[in-house]
Amino acid sequence: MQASLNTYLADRQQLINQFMKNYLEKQDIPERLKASILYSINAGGKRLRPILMMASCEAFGGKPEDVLHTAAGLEMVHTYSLIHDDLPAMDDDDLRRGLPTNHREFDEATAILAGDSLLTMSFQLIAEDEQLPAEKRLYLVEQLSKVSGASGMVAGQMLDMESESKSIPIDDLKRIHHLKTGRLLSFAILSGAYVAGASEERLASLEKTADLLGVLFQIQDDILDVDGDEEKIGKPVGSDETNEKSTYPKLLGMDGAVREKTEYVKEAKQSLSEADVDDTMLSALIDHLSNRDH
Ligand code: GRG
Repeated sequence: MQASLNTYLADRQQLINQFMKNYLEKQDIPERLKASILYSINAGGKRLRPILMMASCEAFGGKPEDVLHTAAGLEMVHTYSLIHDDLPAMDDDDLRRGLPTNHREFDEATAILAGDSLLTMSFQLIAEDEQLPAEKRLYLVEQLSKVSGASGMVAGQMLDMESESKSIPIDDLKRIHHLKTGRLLSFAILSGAYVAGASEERLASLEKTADLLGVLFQIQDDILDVDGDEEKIGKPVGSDETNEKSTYPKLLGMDGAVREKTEYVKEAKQSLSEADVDDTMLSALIDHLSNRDH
């Protein structure tokens, strides 16, 4: 399964990369802005969201090509969020994916505009998808706006900023992650199935899987952060005095966080099997996301 999963990931990555490259090449964008957009688009993202969307579309009887516009749109929203998250006014990071952040490589104003361009282009991409009837495009634009905007990812970012440097209850942490990370992942799975023509009943049963996926993705992110910190500073979990930010390992201990993740993986697969589709690849992707090493 690992070999076929790796082939699957590489094939789908190539498909989405080629599509975004062709699309961006055709746009009339000032040279420096285009370079800044391409810098972040080509910076080595894993394309997890587009791949999940394609796998979900395929599980419900569609083809990966059916969702390319929406998948590219979602990856662009994700890329914009990373560019803006790294800005001095937010996390003020110098590195992303092992490379200088966009504002470090270019400048702050260009990075803001690259993010703005990617966000707006995501809706343009879906609106232009001639494979889909107008009502489906409209629905997808509405859903992507909701999961990305002031009641979705942006809300999560705001609440996250407000919770900086303080310890918060686990339920508040879950809500922040659900908004900040979970809703885009959820959109990936649900929109793939929607484009493939899944019934409302099946979409409803898929919603639980989609929600759980966001949580387990975040738990793994927190676990990876601890491993990274330990490597960097050689200190065990909980001994980081400078960063009081709440994480799953800090709130539940490392063993507790791993136990919680394992439980969510089980539940996510269980609810996926209730959607009654060929879930082999989606199920393998759930394992892949929850065990990813970067
Ligand atoms: C600035 C509006 C605004 C929102 C930012 C998503 C987000 C909100 C910030 C990113 C900060 C972060 C590291 C969140 C943890 C989860 C996450 C989104 C990790 C990165 O996703 P991957 O692993 O990234 O899919 P790649 O690099 O593979 O694309």
